[in-house]
Amino acid sequence: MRLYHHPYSDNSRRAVMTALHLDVPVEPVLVDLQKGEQRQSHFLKLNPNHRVPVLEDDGFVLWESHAIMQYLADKTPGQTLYPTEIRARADVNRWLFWCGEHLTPAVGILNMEHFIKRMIGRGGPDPAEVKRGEDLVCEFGAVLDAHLAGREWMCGSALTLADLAIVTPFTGLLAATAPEKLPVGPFANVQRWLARVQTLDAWKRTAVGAADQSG
Ligand SMILES: N[C@@H](CCC(=O)N[C@@H](CS)C(=O)NCC(=O)O)C(=O)O
Repeated sequence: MRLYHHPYSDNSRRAVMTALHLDVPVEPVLVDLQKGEQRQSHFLKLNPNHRVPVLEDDGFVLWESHAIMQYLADKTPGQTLYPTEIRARADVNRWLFWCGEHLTPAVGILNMEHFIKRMIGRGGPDPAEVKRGEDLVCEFGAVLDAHLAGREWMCGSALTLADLAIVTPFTGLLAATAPEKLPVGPFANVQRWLARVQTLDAWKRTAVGAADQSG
């Protein structure tokens, strides 16, 4: 299996973390987003949306990070990240959709303003956009915080795909600032959960510069 990714891509990171945690052997293939490789014809044939991650498994091509996570788990006998009991699985699915629909775009505004604009030469952060991003992250952070009260992991006492999905949008902010200064700083349950997820081997091994992601 090949996993097309970029080390700075949070969406890639959740797929890479899943493969590592499940110990699924994937060959990482670096797609150089800074050079625009995702818009070259060979990559567009894999994903016409010009985005990473993409998984290629013996001729089967799959894009969308959460779908890749589900596929990797489903291919792994005996795994516990993606429960098979119908309601437990629906709970995980709920948070994967919430992550893609609400949290990732909200944190994405801050990532764009604080990091990506500088990387692609589009100047400094726009204060109005930063405010919009912070307001949204606080709104969804409050949902996350209330949910995590009394829970060790997103879906109860066991780590699931939901945890691996939801932590990755925070990658850039966690690396750049002290946790208490994040827009979710006042949320104690989120802080506790973020600290727990960051102890995972798969998190550490996918930090920018760690060997596993060098592709
Ligand atoms: N919904 C997609 C989003 C993927 C995505 O936006 N990937 C970014 C990197 S984090 C990308 O490849 N951007 C390149 C581009 O837009 O050209 C997923 O979850 O896989």
